[in-house]
Amino acid sequence: MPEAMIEQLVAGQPRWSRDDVAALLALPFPDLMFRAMSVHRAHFNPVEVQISTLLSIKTGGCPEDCGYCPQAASYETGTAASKLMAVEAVLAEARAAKAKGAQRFCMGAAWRSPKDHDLENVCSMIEGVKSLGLETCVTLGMLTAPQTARLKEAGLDYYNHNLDTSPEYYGKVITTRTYQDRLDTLANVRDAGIHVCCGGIVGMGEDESDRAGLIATLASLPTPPESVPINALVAVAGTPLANAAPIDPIDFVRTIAVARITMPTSYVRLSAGREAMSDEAQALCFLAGANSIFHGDKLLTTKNATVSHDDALFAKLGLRAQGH
Ligand code: SAM
Ligand code: DTB
Ligand code: SF4
Repeated sequence: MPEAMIEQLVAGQPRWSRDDVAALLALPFPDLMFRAMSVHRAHFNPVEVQISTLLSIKTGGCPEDCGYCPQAASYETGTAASKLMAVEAVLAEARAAKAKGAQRFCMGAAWRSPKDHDLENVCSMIEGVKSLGLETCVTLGMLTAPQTARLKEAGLDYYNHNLDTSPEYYGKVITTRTYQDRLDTLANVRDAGIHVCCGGIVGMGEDESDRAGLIATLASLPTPPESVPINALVAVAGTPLANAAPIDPIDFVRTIAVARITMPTSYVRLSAGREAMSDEAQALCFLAGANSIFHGDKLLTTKNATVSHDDALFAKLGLRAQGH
């Protein structure tokens, strides 16, 4: 390894600069795809896709102002606020997800951060879901170090907390918590020994340099996330981003390819936005190195591609669910 690179690593400097990532995003499409496919095949079986199912365990009424989110209390989106679900009801959903082929069960709550008594209920859900033989993931907002330790003790496998966009564009989308707050939560999760699920959203009016900034930040975390959800904005009426122009599908595929190249051993999840995506665009995403999806007719509050559509798409492409 060249001396300069060793020095950079010791100094904790980014392994992927924004310029490096921007250069990848701008490659001719055939060159980009060839690189992404080569990296993918070096680390994964390209016909296997990891399957996660989402459940909103506490919906709406959130005090944060994330400009994309139908669950923020301050936007009129028609999303009814609910209390935290009962443990038994969550376990019934987890059993159904397992029967439809899910490997991991992800539970999301519309909180800024969990209160300690709510966290205890979530820990019971984690223990119950694990005992069904599913991997567990939760996304509950910001966490302190004692809270991450409690989740680890309950057996949590993954924590999802997204950086959403570049450090520069972030303030245009969210004002009620900072980028640094998010990095602090991610550090607490990592320090507790929980796997990190962290990605972002594209199609929020950001430019290519912001997409490069997001991916460079993710790939340069002290340890890159094990799971990287790349969401295409689901534009919901009533949110500030309701009228954002959808991302060009080829630009979306490029984002997936660059995530694959810069985070070679991570699962890259083709996440929200699949319902509006053509089979051809999804096929290109799988070629570009996406190897995980959310499976189930609903995401948290919005529609997902249907289970029957996904089953037909997997059959057409010769893909199979991991572990099946
Ligand atoms: N409230 C917690 C938090 O934000 O940390 C957890 C749940 S929150 C809904 C989880 C993630 O969903 C967000 O960070 C965002 O990346 C994604 N998300 C929310 N609304 C979305 C939308 N309309 N389109 C795409 N992704 C969205
Ligand atoms: C992630 O990156 N995407 C998921 C999950 N993590 C929690 C959420 C997508 C939400 C889409 C909008 C909704 O259904 O409310
Ligand atoms: Fe609340 Fe999470 Fe939605 Fe932001 S993304 S408004 S924190 S539920």
